[in-house]
Amino acid sequence: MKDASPQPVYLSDYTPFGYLIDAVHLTFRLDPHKTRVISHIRFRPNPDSTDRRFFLHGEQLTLITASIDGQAITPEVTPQGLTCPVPDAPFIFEAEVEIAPAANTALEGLYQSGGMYCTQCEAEGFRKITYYPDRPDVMAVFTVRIEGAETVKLSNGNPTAQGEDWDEWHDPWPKPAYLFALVAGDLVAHADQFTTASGRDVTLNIWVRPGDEGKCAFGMDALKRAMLWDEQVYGLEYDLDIFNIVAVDDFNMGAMENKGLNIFNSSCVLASPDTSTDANYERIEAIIAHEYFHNWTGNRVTCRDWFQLCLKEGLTVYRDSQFTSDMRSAPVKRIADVIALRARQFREDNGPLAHPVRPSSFVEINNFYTATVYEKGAELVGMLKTLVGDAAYADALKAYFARHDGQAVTIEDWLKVFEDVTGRDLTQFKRWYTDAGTPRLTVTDSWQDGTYTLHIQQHTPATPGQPDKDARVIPIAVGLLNPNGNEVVPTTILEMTEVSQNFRFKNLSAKPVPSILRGFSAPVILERASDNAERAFLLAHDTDPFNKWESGRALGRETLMQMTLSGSAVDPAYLDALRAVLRDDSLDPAFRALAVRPPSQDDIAQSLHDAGHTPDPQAIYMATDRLGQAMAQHLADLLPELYAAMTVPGPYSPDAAAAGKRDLQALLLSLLTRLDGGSTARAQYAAADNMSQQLTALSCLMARQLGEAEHQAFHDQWRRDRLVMDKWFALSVSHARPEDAASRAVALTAHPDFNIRNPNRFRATFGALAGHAAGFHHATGKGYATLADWLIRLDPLNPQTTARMCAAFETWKRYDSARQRHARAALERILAAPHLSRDTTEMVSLILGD
Ligand code: B3K
Ligand code: ZN
Repeated sequence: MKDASPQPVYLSDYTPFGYLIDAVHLTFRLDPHKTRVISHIRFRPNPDSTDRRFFLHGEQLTLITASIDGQAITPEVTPQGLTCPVPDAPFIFEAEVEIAPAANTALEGLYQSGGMYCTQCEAEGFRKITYYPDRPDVMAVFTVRIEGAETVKLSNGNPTAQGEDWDEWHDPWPKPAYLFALVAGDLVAHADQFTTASGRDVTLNIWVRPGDEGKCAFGMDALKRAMLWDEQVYGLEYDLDIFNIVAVDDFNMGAMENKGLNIFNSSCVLASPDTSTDANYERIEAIIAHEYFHNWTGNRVTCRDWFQLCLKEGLTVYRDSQFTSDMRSAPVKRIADVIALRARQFREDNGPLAHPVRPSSFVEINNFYTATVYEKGAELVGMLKTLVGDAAYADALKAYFARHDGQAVTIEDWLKVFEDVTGRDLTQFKRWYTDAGTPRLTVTDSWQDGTYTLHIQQHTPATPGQPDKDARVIPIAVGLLNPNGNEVVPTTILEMTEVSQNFRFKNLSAKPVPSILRGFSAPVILERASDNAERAFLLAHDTDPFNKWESGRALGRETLMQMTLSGSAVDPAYLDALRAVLRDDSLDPAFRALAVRPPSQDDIAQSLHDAGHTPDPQAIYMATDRLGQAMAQHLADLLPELYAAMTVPGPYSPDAAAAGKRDLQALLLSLLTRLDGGSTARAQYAAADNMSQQLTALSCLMARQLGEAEHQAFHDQWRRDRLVMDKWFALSVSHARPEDAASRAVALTAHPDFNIRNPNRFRATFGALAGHAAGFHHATGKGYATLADWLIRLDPLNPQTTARMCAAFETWKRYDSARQRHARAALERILAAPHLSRDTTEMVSLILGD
C-alpha cells in the first residue's frame, strides 16, 4: 500500500542524480514467497553534479544485507528507500533483499501470473525489486543471473551462459531501470528469425503457456513486418541477437517495451481466427509494432524524467500509426485515430483531468499514461512533420538519433534538433506541449471580386491551473471546391500563428465551398456555421477522404443532437446521404462503414454539452435507437443484397480488405436484425467459422434482446478460453438495457470465472459498464454507485487499474444536478475508503476538483 498523503513532484525541481552507474549485476533466486535479489552495482560520482546525497529507491523490500566496497553497512531505511554515507570516489554497492512475487497483486515489480514469474517496471516498479536509483536518467549496463527450476528464464539483452537451473543474460545497451525485465516459467516458444539490413541474424521468439502455441503466427508476422518497416522508413535496425516477446494473462496495460524482452498482455499478442476479431488482429499488429519501435524511440533514446513521457510515447504512437497506414488503409486509419482521439483525448481535455502533453507536476506518474500524452502527443509529431515537410522530418529524425543515442533527453532537446535542422523557431510550437486544452477554431468566410477569404480565430478554453493561453501555431490544411464539386484549390497548408487571421484565395470564378482541416491536420475543434446541404455536398464531392467522412459525421452528429433535443424524426436528407455512400462501390467498404456508423452516445453527450445543453443520456440512447430504426427502414431494400455482397469467400484472413468488408457487413447486419427478427444474424452465428462473424452476430442479436440461446451457447463453447470469455463478459453488460447494466455487471461477479485480480476480466465487466453511456449515467445513480463499490474493492489489490478506471467519472459535470449528486456521492465514497492508494486518491481528487 502506498502513502495516502500524496506529495506532488514538479518538473521544475529536476536535478541530475549525483552518481553514475558503470555496471549492474543482479542475481535472482526465485521463490513465490521469498525471492532473493542480490545486487552488485558499480557507482561513481557524477562529474556533472555536485549533489552527493546517496538515495536509492526501494519499496516493499526486506533488506537482508548491504555493503559498500565489501564492508557491511547499516543504511537508513524508510518505506521509500535507503540512504547511507558513500565514498567520494568509485565504489561498489551490494545488497540482498527479499520479495514475495506471489503476494504481488498490484502487478508492478516482480509478480506471478498463472504460476509464471514476470515483471513490470515502468514507470517506478523497479524499486519494488531492489534498491536502486529508479529514475530514467540513470542508465546502466545490466548482467542478470536467474536461478530457479523453471524451464525458461529470460531477461534483457543476449543470453550469455546457462547451467542446470540458472541462466545468465547480458544487455550491452545502457538502459534505465524501467526497461528491466525478467520472465521465468514453463513456457513454449513460437520461434522465427530475422536478418537485419546490415546482416545481423536475430532470433525471434514469442513465448506462451503450453496450449497457446497456435496463436502466435500472426504476431510473429507482424513483428517481422515492423522490423523491416523500421529499417525501410526510418533506417533503424534491431541491435541484439535475440528479441523475445512473452504473453502474460495478468497485466495492467497492453504491453511493455523492455529492452529485448517485450512483455505483452496476452490479449495483445495471441491471435487465431476462431478466437480473435478483425479488430483484435489490427490492434495486435499495431501494439507489436509500437513496442518494437520503442527500441529506438524510448530505449536507445529515452526520457530524462517522467514529465518527458510524450517524448517516447507520442513519437512511438505516431510511428505505429504510420506503420498501420502503410500496412492497411491510410484514410481509414486516420479516421479511426481521430474518432479515438475525440472520444478519449478531447474528452480528457474538456474535463477535470485535462493536462498538458508534457505535464509540469504529478502525484503518481502511472496516472499520466493518458490519451493526452499518447494520442495528442502523436498528433504533435504529425503537426511538426506537416510544418517542416517530409524531407526535413526525415533529416531531423536522423539527427535526433545521431545526437541523442544512448541519452535520456527532454522535449527541449527534441525540438532543438528540428530547429537546428530546419532553421525554424519552434518557440510557439512548444505551447502545444506545455498548454492543456483543445484549441477551437472559429471560421467565417467572405467572397468578393473573385477573392475568397477565410477568417479564422483561435481560442483555447481554460483548463485546471491554466486560465489563459497564448496563440499557437496551427497547420490548417485547406482545399476549395467549386459549386459543381470540382476541386479548384488543392490541399494547401495555412500556417496560423495569430489569435485572428485572414487567408485569401484569389482568381476564383465562383464562390467555392471550403474543405477545412483536411486530414485533421491539427487536434482542434472546428466551429463554422454550415448546413446539412453543404455537409451532404462535401460528403459527396470532397477529394480528401478524411473530410469526406467528417462531413458525414457532422451530418450524423447534427441529426442525433436534434433528435435528442426535440424528439424529432430523422432528417431524410441524412438518410439519402447514407444511401448514396452505401451504394458507392468506388468507396472502400471500411470507409463506408465509418461514414455510415453514427457517432457514439458519449460523442453526442459531449456535443450537446459543448452547445450549451445538459445532455440526457436516456434521451440520447433513445434517439440513437430511433435513428437505427429509421436507417433500417429507409435502407431496407438495399440491406439484403449489400449484406450478401460483403461476404468474403474462402478461409478467414485478417487482411484489411476482408476486415473492411466484414465491418460493413456487421453494420448492415445490425440494421437487418431490426427488420427480420434476427433470422440473418442467427444464420450468420450458426455458420460463422471465425470470431469476427460469430461475435458480430451475437452482438446484433443481443442488441435487440434476442440472442439468449446464442449467448449461452457462446459461453459454453468458449468457457475455457480466457480471452474469448472476456468478450462474453463485456458483451453481457454492454447490451443490457440501461436500467439493467449495473445489476448485470454485479451479477457477473458471481460467475465462477470472474476474477477481480485479473485486470482483463475486471475491465471486461466494469469497463463495459463504464462504456454503457445510458447505463453508467443512469438517473438512479446505480451505475456510479456500482462502479464505486467495485473500485473500492479493487484498489487495495491493484491501485493502477483502479485509478485508470476512475476516469469513467471524468464527465460527471456535464450532467444534471441530480446525476451530479449521485456521482459526487460515489466519488466521495471512494475517496473515503480506508488506506486508499496514492494512485486512486490523486485521480478522484482531480475528478472532484474541489
Ligand atoms: N510504456 C508502456 C506503458 C507503461 C505504463 C506504465 N503504467 C507501454 C507502451 O506505451 O508501449
Ligand atoms: Zn509506448
